[in-house]
Amino acid sequence: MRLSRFFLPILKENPREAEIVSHRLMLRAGMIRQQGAGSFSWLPLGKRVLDKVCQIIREEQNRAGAQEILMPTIQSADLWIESGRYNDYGKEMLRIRDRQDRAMLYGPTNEEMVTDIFRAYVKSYKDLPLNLYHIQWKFRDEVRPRFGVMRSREFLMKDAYSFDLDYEGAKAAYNRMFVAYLRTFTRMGLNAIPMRADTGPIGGDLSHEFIILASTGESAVFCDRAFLDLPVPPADIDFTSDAEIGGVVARWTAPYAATDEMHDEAAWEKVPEEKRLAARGIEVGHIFHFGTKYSTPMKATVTGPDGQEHFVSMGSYGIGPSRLTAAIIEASHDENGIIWPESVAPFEIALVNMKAGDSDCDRVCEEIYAGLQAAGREVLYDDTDQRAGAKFATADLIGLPWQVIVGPRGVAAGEVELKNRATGERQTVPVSAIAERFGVNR
Ligand code: P5A
Repeated sequence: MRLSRFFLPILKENPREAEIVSHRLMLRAGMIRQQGAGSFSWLPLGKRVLDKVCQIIREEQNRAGAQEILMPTIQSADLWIESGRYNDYGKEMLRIRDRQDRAMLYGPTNEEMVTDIFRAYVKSYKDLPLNLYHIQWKFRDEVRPRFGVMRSREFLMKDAYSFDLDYEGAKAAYNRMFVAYLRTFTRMGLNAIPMRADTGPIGGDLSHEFIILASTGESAVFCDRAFLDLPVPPADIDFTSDAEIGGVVARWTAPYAATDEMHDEAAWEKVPEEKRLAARGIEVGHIFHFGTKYSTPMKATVTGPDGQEHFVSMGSYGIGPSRLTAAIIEASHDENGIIWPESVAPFEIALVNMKAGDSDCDRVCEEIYAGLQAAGREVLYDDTDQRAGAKFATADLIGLPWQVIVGPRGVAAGEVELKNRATGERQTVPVSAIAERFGVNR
């Protein structure tokens, strides 16, 4: 993509409304635009990151055996009256009436709707386990939307729902999602710590929040430093082995970790003092086991091996991709801007032409650009006529992992500069080294 054609509305000034660094950088880097209280448009740079975040989530959900569907955002109130949550949900739910004066709502979550899908088709335990997920916009009329997309009213959620015959099956399903979450966050360069958490309006008796440690986090958290060294399972872990998956969960739930609401002073005192980590954190995921809370009132049953009808045992599993995008920035930035982990970077390489219009610089840039494109690399080519200083500032602000800098002096010697955004390390290399480094076939 040529920067001269790319819609990247960079802000020079720090936006005054932004209280935390991720919000400030997302606005400054032209990733998002606020449209109203807690409501944001995703501009091209932001949308590219959001898509990459969703793709990693999707791959790990699929690997763990979940299947993707897509449910509507607008739901009928009837389902929620059936489950008993219509009144409980309170003012956070946006309630709407259609032209027939039917009560509708903009979904804050989808337990009811997915249970309705399940009960329409699944009748036998032989069709279990089943886990269906979607990635869809939600609306919650938060009392205090703030920090940009971190706590917005309209936000993207990956929500998965598992159905099993009994508690044992449901626990195994919970464990698979737990492990999928560890892998998902690690792939984004994040250390997410699972913590026992309150279940709130979703309900149930077992739940973990996945928390990224960050000073700007909204939750106070308490955990053992042992988490910082625990290994995350590899991609080839066997999701069909309940024992193997259960073993990982056992290791990841052994050290102490709890959010404020679940904090247990007595247990905390038992953690050796030098291992205690009291910090703030951002909740990027939350998983729940709630058994038959929805299947009982909504009559979602299957015939078991005993020939009897059983209410299915369920769980739900959420990740906020829009919040995650901000959380990644909270965890990875410096005074000059964002530092994207490669896995979610909007482009891999910034190709900076320091002197657009200079025929040698233009020629070398065009060659490198064409080669990298042909090799399938994602390149943002700064072909604009801005000053070199402004171009460097933009490249650092938008935080692509690599910068290839092409200037007249280097070009005369057949050389360009390669800069690593994360380490700041710069290397002067022959033009041909770029092709070798990024796997361009000549
Ligand atoms: C689990 C999936 C649920 O709603 N039902 C379906 C369950 N859980 S949750 O914890 O309430 O939300 C799941 C994740 O969504 C993100 N999230 C938000 N992101 C941005 N702005 C918000 N206002 C917001 N509220 C929730 C979080 O990542 C949360 O973990």
